[in-house]
Amino acid sequence: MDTATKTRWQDELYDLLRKHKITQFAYVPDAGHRILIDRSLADPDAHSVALTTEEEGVALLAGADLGGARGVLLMQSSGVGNCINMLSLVKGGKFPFLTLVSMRGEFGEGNPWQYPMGQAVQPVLEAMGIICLRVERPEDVIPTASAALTRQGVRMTGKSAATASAATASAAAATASAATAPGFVLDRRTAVPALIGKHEDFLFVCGLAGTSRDIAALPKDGAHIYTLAGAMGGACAAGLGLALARPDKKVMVVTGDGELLMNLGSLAMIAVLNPPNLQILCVDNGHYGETGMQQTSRRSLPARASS
Ligand SMILES: Cc1ncc(C[n+]2csc(CCOP(=O)(O)OP(=O)(O)O)c2C)c(N)n1
Repeated sequence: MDTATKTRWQDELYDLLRKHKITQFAYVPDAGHRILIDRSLADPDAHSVALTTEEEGVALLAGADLGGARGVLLMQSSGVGNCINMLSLVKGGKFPFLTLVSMRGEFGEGNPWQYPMGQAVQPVLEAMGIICLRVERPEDVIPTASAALTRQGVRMTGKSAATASAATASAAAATASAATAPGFVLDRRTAVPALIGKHEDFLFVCGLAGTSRDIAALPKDGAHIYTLAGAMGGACAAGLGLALARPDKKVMVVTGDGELLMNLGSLAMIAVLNPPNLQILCVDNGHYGETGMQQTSRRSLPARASS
């Protein structure tokens, strides 16, 4: 393919994505996406989000959807492997999910390390419930992307994701009690509401396990709360997507130290974009409370709750 043809279809693709109201462009760079990335960086009406790992993009787009915005994840085929568990968020929360995957590890590939994941992309995505549309020729890019964008616009459920999640959180609150570490003095059920103040002032994204119960204990009506019931490590990125989608609202991520440590790179990503309406509260008990109070990797520090 000559350079002019390559440039033309990528520019057309960017224009198509914007026409379909895509405003969040999340990526770990790949040469195949260079033009889309550059266009998003130059676009004052789009958010160009440099991820530290592709799975953050899955969570980011879920957060964007919670705020009524649309996004796309741009990644190389190897990045699909980094997303597998996070795709349970798409399935569990019935979120729309659009990704453009530039393929390596296929016919003519010169780097043997690209083959295992390149060959696994489609079966892995399909196993996680994602429909794959392949494009082999430049002239097929726009019709195929149009088909994917049409499908992305179809909601899988009439029930709002936030409502469904609040129900999950309440169920968790009913079935589990907080674990406590030996010598641990801070009562998180008292401390978390005190730190948050008026919870109605925020849109919440909270992680799985203890924090879902902390937050479920706050309100009678949880429509302003989204709780991850899995997808460990996704809360910060989902909060970022929501904060970018809703600059008119204060967004708070409530996460455990175990959950936060799983994707510590999210903090770097958030620091770069630094949205003024996003806060992160880490309920740092120094342990994986949910799974039997094993110590987390920050165990040499004194136990505390921090924000
Ligand atoms: C990818 C993944 N690995 C492991 C688990 C098992 N798991 C569930 S909750 C949890 C601990 C969460 O710890 P933290 O975020 O600190 O919350 P706490 O339970 O202490 O409130 C773990 C390891 C999981 N759900 N997902």
